[in-house]
Amino acid sequence: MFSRAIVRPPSSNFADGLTTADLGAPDHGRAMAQHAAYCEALERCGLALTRLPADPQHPDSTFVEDTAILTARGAILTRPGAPSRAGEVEGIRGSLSGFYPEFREIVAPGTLDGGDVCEAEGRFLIGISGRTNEEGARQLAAFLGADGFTSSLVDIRDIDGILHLKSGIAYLGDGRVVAIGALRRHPVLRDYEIIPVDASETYAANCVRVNERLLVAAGHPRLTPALGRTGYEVLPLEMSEFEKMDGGLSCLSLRF
Ligand code: CIR
Repeated sequence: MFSRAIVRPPSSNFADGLTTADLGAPDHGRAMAQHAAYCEALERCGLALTRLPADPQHPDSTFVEDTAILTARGAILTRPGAPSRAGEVEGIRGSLSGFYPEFREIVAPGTLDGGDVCEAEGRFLIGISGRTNEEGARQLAAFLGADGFTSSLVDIRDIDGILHLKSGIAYLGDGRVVAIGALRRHPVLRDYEIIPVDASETYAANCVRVNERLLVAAGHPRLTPALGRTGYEVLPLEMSEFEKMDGGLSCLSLRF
């Protein structure tokens, strides 16, 4: 169960962030409205929110998930793979220090983005991507191992169209994983029940279980009913402006 989340709204220069999507520039007002609805959904799931101020020094800073790995046994600050995002970690350290007595940290030459880390009940799947390198993944695996968790690496560098591991999979609990076609037969997912994501709905693979609810990007008529069959209440959320910047639902919060 999660009880808290940290969020940060998109800054006025959000459109200056990194993106590979060819969907046009995001509209700041619409992004703010979508972010507000996202925060409301987290509160409906029972979470108490820490709302950080917008940070125009870092146009990608609304994607707070990439800056830290939070587990039941501690906090690990990341070292984001995109140089323009490196400064985001300091901004998160202060807000987490009220909740965690100490931090471990990914250090150079390791790089790691939180979007590459998928927790499945004590087992962590760590993506090796354009952002997370093998050294960063190894450092994280060592920290997690010291805390009694297991981890497995998943190389996604040859998979087109996903930025992070969690752009392509989501762990829903109860042994169920949502997965895109390129990942669903991966050996690390062998023991899970797979909920497949149609190629036309790849963006929706980044869904999030928060306590008794599932957040999913609105406008995905195949995946949404499949998620409903899990028995959890599904909350579809408009995400168009974040999709334009390669960001999904999970990236917009640090949940713990
Ligand atoms: C970036 O390219 O870093 C941002 N525009 C999007 C980050 C999305 N984060 C995530 O999936 N965890």
